[in-house]
Amino acid sequence: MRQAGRYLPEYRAIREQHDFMQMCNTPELVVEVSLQPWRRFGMDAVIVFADILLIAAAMGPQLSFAKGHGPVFDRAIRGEQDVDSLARPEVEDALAPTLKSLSILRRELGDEAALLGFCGAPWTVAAYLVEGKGGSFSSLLEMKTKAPDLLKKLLAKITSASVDYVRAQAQRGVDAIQIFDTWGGLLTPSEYEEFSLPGMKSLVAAVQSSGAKPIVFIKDTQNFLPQLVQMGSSVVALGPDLPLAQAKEAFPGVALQGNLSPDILLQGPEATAQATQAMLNEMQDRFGYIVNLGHGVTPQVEPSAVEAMVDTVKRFCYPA
Ligand code: 1CP
Repeated sequence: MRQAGRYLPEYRAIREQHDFMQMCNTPELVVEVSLQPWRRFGMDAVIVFADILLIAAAMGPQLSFAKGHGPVFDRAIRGEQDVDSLARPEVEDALAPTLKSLSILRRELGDEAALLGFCGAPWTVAAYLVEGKGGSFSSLLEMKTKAPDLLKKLLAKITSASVDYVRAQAQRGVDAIQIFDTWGGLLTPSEYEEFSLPGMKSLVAAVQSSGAKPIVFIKDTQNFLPQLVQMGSSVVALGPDLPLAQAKEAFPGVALQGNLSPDILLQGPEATAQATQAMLNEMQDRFGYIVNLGHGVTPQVEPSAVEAMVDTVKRFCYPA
């Protein structure tokens, strides 16, 4: 949940010197930035620094991140020719810097911390490719209505590339791979079953058969409880919208992750420690629980709030 990122001065110092894509393509920088939050706060897990859109760039369109803006592609993928123009990438080549970074991180961390890989849900990756950038995703919704079969062809292409990618990540010894369907909430539950669920199921199966644990995430969790169950994942990451009591009932026999609202961190260390403690109290009887945020840390958050969250968890789980 943006463990690394712009809320950290040591990240900003490196980011000022380098373009985002250049950072993602340089293993020494990836390893350094991935380890920064772990060194400072001592979480139990490290997530590799990368982006869900690297796989889309590996399929052809050029990706850039202007400072202070989100991702932008040099072209949008909207017509049949656009979809046909996308390559099936050789992930070992196209994503070599991320994969190499995972190998280095695994070696450096040993058994001291879990290592997480990740990828985007095909639906969420398609959202950016069709729009050509972030934003309202109106072109994606238009394609869903006017050219559903073409959209499914695009989703299938992203799915095959992503399956290769998660398998390659698993080979580097990651413990778990989080699959982010940030924009699943643009769909109704029945549309979700038509457009996003097939890709999610393929990715969960690919991760499981490669020996890592999948963690599935839809930011708007509340509307998709049956769909999340159908994915068959060992872990479900919860968005901040779902009350934990409801989550415990909705997902029997599955490990849960989440779901503190990142907005609470903006209220400072004391409010964050209190809210974290309340979450721990609520979940202490649950077998299989990973404390986390429900969505990404925003750049305005003070590092002291993240520290308060981690320290509250450590005091609870590892009393002196
Ligand atoms: O300028 C900067 O320094 C860029 C900020 C940034 C960072 C730190 C971006 C641009 N991506 C990342 C890294 C990142 N992205 C990670 C690394 C691991 C971590 O530290 O957590 C991860 C897991 C992601 C995943 C990601 N990227 C998602 C899914 C998760 C989520 O937050 O919902 C999405 C939707 C993206 C796209 C993206 N990349 C960057 C931005 C600002 C965005 C969002 C754009 C938008 O709001 O539409």
